[in-house]
Amino acid sequence: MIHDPYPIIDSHIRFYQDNGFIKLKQVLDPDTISHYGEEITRKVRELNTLDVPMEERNTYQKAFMQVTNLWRTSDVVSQFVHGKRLAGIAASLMGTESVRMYHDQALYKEPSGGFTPWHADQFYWPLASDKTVTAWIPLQATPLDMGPLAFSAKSHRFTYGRDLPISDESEQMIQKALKMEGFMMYEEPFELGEVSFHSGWTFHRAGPNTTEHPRKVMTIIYMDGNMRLKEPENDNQRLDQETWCPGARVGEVIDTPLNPILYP
Ligand SMILES: O=C(O)CCC(=O)C(=O)O
Repeated sequence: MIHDPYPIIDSHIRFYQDNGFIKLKQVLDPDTISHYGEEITRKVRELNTLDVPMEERNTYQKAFMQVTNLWRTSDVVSQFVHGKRLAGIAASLMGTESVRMYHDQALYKEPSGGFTPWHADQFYWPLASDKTVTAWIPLQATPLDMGPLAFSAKSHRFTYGRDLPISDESEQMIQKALKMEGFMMYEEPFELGEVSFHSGWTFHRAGPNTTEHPRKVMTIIYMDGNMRLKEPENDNQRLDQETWCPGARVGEVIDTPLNPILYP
């Protein structure tokens, strides 16, 4: 199923382009989630380096355990991120002929894990256009008390706060600005098999996990197959360039072994 086309229709594309995100149901079936989810969780346990007790962590550390580019460490995860179903959805939503890997990351919000502050991802990325989309793939049904991803609809065109890294400051300042401007917040549970897609400049956050179970999530960050590297504008972008596309050159298409074409 990871390669079967998903029935994307025009209204999905319009919704995504108007709102900067979309949630789609029945993208993955329970067997597929359980098969790949088991391996993703095994790799998260093996590779996680965050072992500070919850009460001593800062806001970012409380939000989730973060393990990146799992596809480079596991053939099974590599198979998953090379799936054409999710990558095909990404291409349709962005309106690009092809999509490449930017990177993947598992984001596990532990029981009693804190909220994820408001932010926009593209602040971190040295990418020349906004043709980027993150597939946020929960590995279980995710009710409101587990911290499902929430979006500020239409905020991908709002430029205030784009320069704020994930922090207590971004939570407060972006929250206030979005409220003042009248943006609608969309926060709903995820059914098993439901996946969201959000654009690089869409503001998003997640509530805390107050359940006794970890909120297990895999993400795949896709970019236009013709994405070019831009001159990094901050230290985060310089670090991202070295980490996610080493060897790519400013002004050129990002075509390194870490950034394979995933679709078509
Ligand atoms: O999973 C979370 O809590 C945050 C996810 C996120 O910010 C992202 O995938 O861009």
